[in-house]
Amino acid sequence: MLQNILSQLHKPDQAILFTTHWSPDGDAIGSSVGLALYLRSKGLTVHVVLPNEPSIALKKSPSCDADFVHVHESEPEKVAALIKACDVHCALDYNVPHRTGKALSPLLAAMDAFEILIDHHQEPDGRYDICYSDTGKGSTAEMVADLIEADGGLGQISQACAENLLMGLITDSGSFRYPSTSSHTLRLAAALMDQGAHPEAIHRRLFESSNISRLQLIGRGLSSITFHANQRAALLTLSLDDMKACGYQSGDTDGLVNWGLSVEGVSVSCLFREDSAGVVKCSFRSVGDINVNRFARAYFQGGGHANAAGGIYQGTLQSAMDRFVEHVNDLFV
Ligand SMILES: [Mn+2]
Repeated sequence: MLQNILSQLHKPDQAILFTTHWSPDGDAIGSSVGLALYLRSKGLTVHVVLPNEPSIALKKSPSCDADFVHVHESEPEKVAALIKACDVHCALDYNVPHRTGKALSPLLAAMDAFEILIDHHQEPDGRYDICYSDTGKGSTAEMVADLIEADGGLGQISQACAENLLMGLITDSGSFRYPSTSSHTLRLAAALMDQGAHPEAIHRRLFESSNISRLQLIGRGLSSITFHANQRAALLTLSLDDMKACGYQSGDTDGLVNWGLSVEGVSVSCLFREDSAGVVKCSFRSVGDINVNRFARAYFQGGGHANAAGGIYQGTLQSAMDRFVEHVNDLFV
C-alpha cells in the first residue's frame, strides 16, 4: 500500500493537490502541509487546499501561510484552476468528499484525477483509487510519517515538516493521552523531535494562546453544563447570543467539549453550538466502549470515530437539546 502510494506520487511532471476537511484542525493541517513540504523538498509540484480559514493559532504553524497553501473560501478562482490542472489528488484526514464543505466538495467530486485517500476515520468513501485508511491510527499525521519512513526515512525531513507532523500527532492524541496513542506513536514523536520539532513550542502555540473571546466562551459553555442518563452524559451548549456576546472567532471552542469528560462517572460529553440561525454544530466525545460515531450518524447527520465524532442539527438549539435528551440512553445499551 505505502509503496503503491509512493510510486504514484513520485511520477515526474505531474501536479499534485492535497485537500483536507472543513474547519481544518492540527491534524488536517499538520498531515497535509507536512507531506507537502516533504514532497516539495523532493522537487515535486504539490499544492494544499484548505476549505476555509484555520484558527489563528493554527495559522501560526510553520508554512501554513506558504505560497503553496490556499484557502478555497478566500481564493476560489485560484483553487478552481489548481483542481483543473491536478493529476493526482490526495484527500487527507477526511473520509468522504462532503467533509470539505458545501462549496469545495462538488468540485472535488467532479474532478478527473488519480485519487488517493490517506485517513483514519471510519467508513471511507469508495471513490478513491488507493484507499489508505487505518482507523487504528491516532492521526493522519502518523500515517504520513509512516509513509515518509517507507520512502527513505524521517531522518531526511526538515524542521518545518517535522513540526507539522508532530502537531498532528499531538492534536489528535490529546497530547498523547487518548487510547489510540501507541508505542509506535511515541517512537515517531521521538524521531520528529530528532528533526527539530519541539512539543513544548507546539503545545504553547495550540493550547496556550487564548484570546479573551475564547476564555469567555469556555466560561459560558462550562456554566451551561447539564447531566443526563444517570450522570453518565454531559451536555454543554452555546447559543448564537453567547457567540455574538463573546465575539466568537474560529477555533475559540476547540477542546471545550472535552471538559465534560473530566467529571467522575461521565463517559460521554457533547457540545451543541448554534452556528447560525437554525444550524447547530454538534461535537461528541466518549471514553471506553461508548460509540459516539454511531450516535452522531443516527441522530445528528454526522460521524467520525468511536470516541470522537461531529454532527449537525437543523433547528433551534432547544430542539437539538430535546433530541439529545430523547435518545441519550441509546449510548449506554
Ligand atoms: Mn485526524
